[in-house]
Amino acid sequence: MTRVLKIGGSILTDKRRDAAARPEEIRRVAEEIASSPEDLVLVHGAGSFGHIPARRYGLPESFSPEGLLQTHKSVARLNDLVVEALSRAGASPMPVHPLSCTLLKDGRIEALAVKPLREMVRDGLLPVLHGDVAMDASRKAGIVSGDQLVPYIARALGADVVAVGTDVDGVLVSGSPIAEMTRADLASLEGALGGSTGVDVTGGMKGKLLELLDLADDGIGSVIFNASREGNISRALMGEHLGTRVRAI
Ligand code: IP8
Repeated sequence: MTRVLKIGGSILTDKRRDAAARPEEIRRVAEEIASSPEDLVLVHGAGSFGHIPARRYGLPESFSPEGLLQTHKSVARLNDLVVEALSRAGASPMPVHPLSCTLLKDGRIEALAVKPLREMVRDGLLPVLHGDVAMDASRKAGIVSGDQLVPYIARALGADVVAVGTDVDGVLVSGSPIAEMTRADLASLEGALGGSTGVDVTGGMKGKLLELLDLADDGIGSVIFNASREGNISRALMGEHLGTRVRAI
């Protein structure tokens, strides 16, 4: 059994302020994950460590070595905080930086080295990836969102559990989470889907949903749940259907 969990950057950071970590939340998230760390790949969002520098340097539209380096260094710092917290909580995390193992084409993942991830999981380690900058074969460099990493890795590893933790209770329609979502619901809900709090250069809730609907089309369902509510991460890791379940038609 393989599980892929994403924790949104809005949980781990204050997305309105540059490089503003939320240490208490990082510790809580790490402890929940460390209670069930086996057969798991963790992906976390970049939060204000990524979206604010990316916007400052005009990524992904304008390429600059400095913009790329500073944005990567910033998201790697958040990754370091998450990895540290997981170690302290008793898990065996391994940082995996997408910049070093991913190639994009037109902004989409063209290749990602999944074999090391598989090997890590097999050996009892917990790979920890994150939203990052990455080289793009068609336009120098781009941004790889955690929301794109999750389905790619889930497909490659044939994940049984895919859970995407955000700071809301799921896909909200008129303020309330809907229990299930399929591609057929997309058109009617389009106008109602919210963006993201703070600065977000990778698409908010709609971007997430489109990725997960594609994944569902390939036979892998997922849940979008509220990871800021204590206990929800542990429940999602056990495969519970919290929040909104994204499934095939
Ligand atoms: O927060 C975005 O990753 P996300 C990565 O997972 C950057 O969408 C560098 C903004």
